[in-house]
Amino acid sequence: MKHVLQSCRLYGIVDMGYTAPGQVAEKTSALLEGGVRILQLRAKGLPLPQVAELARVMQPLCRAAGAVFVLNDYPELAASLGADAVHVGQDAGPLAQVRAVVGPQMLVGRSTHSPQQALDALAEGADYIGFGPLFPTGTKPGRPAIGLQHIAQVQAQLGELPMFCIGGINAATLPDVLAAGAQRVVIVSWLLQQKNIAAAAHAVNDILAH
Ligand code: TZP
Repeated sequence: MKHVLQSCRLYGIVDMGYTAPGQVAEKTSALLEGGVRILQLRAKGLPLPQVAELARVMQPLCRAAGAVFVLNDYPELAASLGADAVHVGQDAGPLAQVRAVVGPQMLVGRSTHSPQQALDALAEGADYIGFGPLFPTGTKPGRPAIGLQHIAQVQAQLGELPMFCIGGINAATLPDVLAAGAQRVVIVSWLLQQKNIAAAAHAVNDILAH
């Protein structure tokens, strides 16, 4: 799935803060229809059996679309599901520990909140990073925004490593994010709250492609 990851510009997240359990299939399908080819299940605070159940809804839909299915947190569960990727935060410890659980094939992504953390993730062998939050966001309340000023420099230092900018990105902020040098973005709440998720994702993908 590394080649799919490399080609992705828009990363979607089915975040259970914005999605009822019964809507997971519908939101997943809409994002996939909109051209999202890397899609994460983020289910903070849900009991592990329920996370597994939701993953089993999303994973086959992603597979059928040729999209990368990412599980947020829970490397053991990601390994047992055979997820394409696991995404971990700064609190997950060294990436070598995560790799030891998920094996050499699974893609591993890391959240980073500063240029130094981004470089550390590269050195530790992450397959991609999230970089943000760029703006304050209700999806991660209380987390300070890091702004746009480091994007171009970090992107240059990372070379080919995919860097997905995240946090408060929507149709209004996207132009500034791109002007600051971003090539790839994660959009969570804005996409999930659209009436026509597929059309909105399509429109963002078009902007990112040009
Ligand atoms: N990590 C940094 S910001 C963020 C995460 C998971 C949430 C981004 O969500 P939104 O709704 O697109 O601002």
